[in-house]
Amino acid sequence: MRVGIVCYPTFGGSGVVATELGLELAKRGHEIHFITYSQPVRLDLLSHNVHYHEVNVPEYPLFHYQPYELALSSKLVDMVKLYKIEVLHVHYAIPHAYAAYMAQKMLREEEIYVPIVTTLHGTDITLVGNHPFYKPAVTFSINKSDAVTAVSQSLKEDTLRLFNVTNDIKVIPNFIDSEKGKSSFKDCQREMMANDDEKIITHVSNFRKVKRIEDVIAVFYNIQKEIPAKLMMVGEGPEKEPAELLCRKLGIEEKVVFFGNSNEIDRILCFSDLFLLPSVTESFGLAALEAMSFGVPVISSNTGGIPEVNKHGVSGYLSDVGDIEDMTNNALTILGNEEILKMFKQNAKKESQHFDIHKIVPQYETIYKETLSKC
Ligand code: GMT
Repeated sequence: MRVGIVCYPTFGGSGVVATELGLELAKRGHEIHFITYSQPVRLDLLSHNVHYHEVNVPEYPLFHYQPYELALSSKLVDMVKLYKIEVLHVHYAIPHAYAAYMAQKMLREEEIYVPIVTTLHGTDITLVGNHPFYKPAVTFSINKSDAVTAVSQSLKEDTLRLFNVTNDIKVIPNFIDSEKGKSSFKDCQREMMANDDEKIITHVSNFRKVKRIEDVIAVFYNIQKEIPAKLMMVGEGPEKEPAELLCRKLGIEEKVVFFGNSNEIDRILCFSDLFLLPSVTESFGLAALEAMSFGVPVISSNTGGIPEVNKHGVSGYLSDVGDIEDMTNNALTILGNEEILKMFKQNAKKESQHFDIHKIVPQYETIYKETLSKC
């Protein structure tokens, strides 16, 4: 099949999922066209059936806001015609599902029919899309998609609760390539980051309010009072600077490394002992799944789709949002005993295998075929 993928090309989870999906589909023989405003961060173009088409939005001083949806719709029309794209798969409803619908309408005028598959990722529903300014357009574009998927049962339920959705929503969870974890484990170079007696705790995110970065620091602060430990903070965002200041204020700056955005998350996870994800909400928590695939247990909040990924008492522990004391106690339970830590590491890896790329990607192929058969 020839599939057009629209996504945010940044370090966010939705862009990562869209990119990994496209690359796997290409491996399975499909022709993939990424259509977005810059090359997705995890995109490796050294493949004959992976293409990238940049959406350009010319700057014009008259416009206070440059019309990205318009540029995207036009680019979609051109690319569908030029490359005979059969299915458009848009990740993140805003504004991608809306732009794709407009492209579909324009193409219909020329008797070209291309179905739209919309994948909902989380903040497009729970935080941004639910805003009254966007809600009618988001509802409309969800209902007009030929197929809609959500990355967790929790996100599906949120969507049905918050929007007047008439379309069916199929849950297709996010996925990981379990093989990746295996090969990277061989050259961890843990000694570069910590002494043998120190435990390595990691957090990866886009450092937004929703991630509760101050809870990551607070839990780590409590842990390092009890056992030798280092904290790896990976990512960029508005909460990064306040977090650096907080570490200094608490006198733990020597024990905390801020990496910024990194393409070496695999290496960092490879030497990590514990992952912290205390978010207010998370439709899925891809970062936690990636950690688990490297055998890193997860201390997380019990919110959104996280319990579908992190199993309480098995791959880690879940606590109420903001319950620092419970998160600390759970972290110390895991880290304080080598046998227990080993067991949680094994369990985390095992649980992650439920989300193996080879089990999940065929579900998208089925959706594409179904929408095409209805054309
Ligand atoms: O919150 C983020 O990290 C970014 C956001 C995005 O759209 O990229 O992530 C959302 O989609 C991810 C991939 O499906 C999910 O794993 C994240 O849980 C979800 N974030 C939230 O729901 C807050």
